[in-house]
Amino acid sequence: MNRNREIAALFNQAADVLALLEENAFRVLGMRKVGRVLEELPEDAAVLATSGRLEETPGIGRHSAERIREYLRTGHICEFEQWASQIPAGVLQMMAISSVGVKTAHLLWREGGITSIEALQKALQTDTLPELKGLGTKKKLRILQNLEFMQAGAQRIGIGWALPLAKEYCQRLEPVAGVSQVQYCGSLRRGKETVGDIDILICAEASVAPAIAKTLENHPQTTEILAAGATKISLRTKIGLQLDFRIVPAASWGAALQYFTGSKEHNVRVRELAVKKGYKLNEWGLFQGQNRIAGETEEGIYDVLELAWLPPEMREDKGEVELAAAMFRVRQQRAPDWADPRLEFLGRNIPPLWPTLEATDIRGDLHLHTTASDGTASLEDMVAAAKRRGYQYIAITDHSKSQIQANGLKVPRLLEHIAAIAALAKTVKGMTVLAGSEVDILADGSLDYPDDVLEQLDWVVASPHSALTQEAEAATDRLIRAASHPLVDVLGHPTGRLIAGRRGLEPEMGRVVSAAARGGVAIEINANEMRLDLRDAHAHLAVQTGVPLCINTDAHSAEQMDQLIYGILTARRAWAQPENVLNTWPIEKIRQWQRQRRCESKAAKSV
Ligand code: DGT
Ligand code: CA
Ligand code: CA
Ligand code: ZN
Repeated sequence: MNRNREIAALFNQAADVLALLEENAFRVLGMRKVGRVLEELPEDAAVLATSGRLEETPGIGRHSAERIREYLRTGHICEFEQWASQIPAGVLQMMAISSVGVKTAHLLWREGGITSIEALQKALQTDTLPELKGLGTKKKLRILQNLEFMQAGAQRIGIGWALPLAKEYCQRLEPVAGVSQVQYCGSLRRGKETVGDIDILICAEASVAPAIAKTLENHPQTTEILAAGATKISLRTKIGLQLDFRIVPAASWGAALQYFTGSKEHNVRVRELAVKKGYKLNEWGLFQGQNRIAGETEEGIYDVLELAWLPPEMREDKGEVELAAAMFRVRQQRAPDWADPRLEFLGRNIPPLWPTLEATDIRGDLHLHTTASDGTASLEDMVAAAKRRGYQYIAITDHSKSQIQANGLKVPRLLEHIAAIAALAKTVKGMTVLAGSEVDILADGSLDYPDDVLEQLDWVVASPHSALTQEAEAATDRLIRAASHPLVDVLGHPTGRLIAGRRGLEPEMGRVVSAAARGGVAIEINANEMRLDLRDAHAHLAVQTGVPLCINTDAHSAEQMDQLIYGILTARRAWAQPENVLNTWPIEKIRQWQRQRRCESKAAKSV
């Protein structure tokens, strides 16, 4: 993992600081630009810095390159720290609250005398904040809600940070002599959207512990070793996250994997089953009396317990233990003797092996932006990047006209864009390029383009972007209306939530999913690490109801197409098999599915 994002965060913060100090707006913008360039940089900034190519990167000047080198060398940037020292630290922290931007923070600090999150919370709770222009009752309430929402999620970290970090540590450990296997477990292996800490298992004899400890201590992300024993090492990283490492012998590897992957709820059920069958199960193995009868592999343990192995993402005690038992019996060609309402949706289709959805099953990305709206890559570059990934089809879906701040396309510009996409599509071999749009679902559920315009698009993603604080009832009606529109193919990021940032819409998802089923519309799992919207539980509803999911990255740059994996993990948590995911289908099947809906609605209209 490179440190681009870490450095980008510094520049973004410096931009905030300058803005709070009422510095020249161009300077602030320049600073933000550097942050954005770093976030999207395909190469490691540290490598570019040492080879002197950093200043040649568009958007990064000589001065910024100098600062980046200073940071890589010393761990801080003097100039930035000097600026920041002019502002109380609490004022900068306040800006982490969604709906507190530079303007509000400045107002609270300079006019309201608020310099910490605690003071802000207290003033809001007791309604003792002085009257401030531009800070009405509604806004104040929203800040308080977002503050509390943020605090609730503060101890957990997003999977987009955790997964690359965990992989990095694993890669460092693999070459250590005496280490045969390394695997991250816990909530991360289960693909949860946020994790409390990272649990990593290392297969090695205890004698290797000192070498392992040394490797971990020397890792550039490690700031503090919290504990170092013969079988357990804990440390803290730069971003404050804790990592727990456990050293396990080969004979217990599978048992430890099973135990530390969890979830705790899943483990409790599995252990109960073991006891019922006369065994004892712990992190060292599955025992009959004193004899270890399984423990080297996870499969071996589940097998003795007459359970099929299931992907870690499903292990949440949501009915998967019953499913695993039924699958085991199917494999033995016995009748599954279960009667669990949570499995009814599977009907008689209990597979002997679970067909785990893989990233390679995805044939195309059906939600992509370009510079025509707020993307940073051109149409040509996005198409080329998708082609390089081996996709069989993609949809270009820039924003619609109401998204003014995102440079949404008014109708004439949309028509030009459609023509440009169609012209380019003709030149691309082996990949279908659909001319689509991400059309806003307005607050009342109507769409941002009229039907005669929508009809000209190959692909319509309809998403809410504004009015994301409306009441649940209104949100439900809004999404149902969009899902009932025959020209809508996919409901995009249906709630608009941002993980640990914005609650988004809170509709009655069961009713929205039913409407999508009736309307023959797919629902997106937006794979962006900040969104993961639909979330796991809601996506599970879609799977149960037979509504196709569509896993899209919503990429605004070629790089962001890499976020697909987070959507895959969320879909696995929702029990999605490949066939549940629309964009694993061949393009002909998707076209047929779309045609059927459009024709049916025309037929219904003409009656
Ligand atoms: P997190 O870290 O809060 O995101 O969630 P987890 O699931 O990673 O939980 P963590 O780190 O406390 O523990 C890792 C795994 O270890 C957990 O998924 C299951 C197992 N485990 C931990 N404590 C217990 C326990 O008391 N009983 C059982 N059966 N398993 C446990
Ligand atoms: Ca954990
Ligand atoms: Ca842990
Ligand atoms: Zn989008």
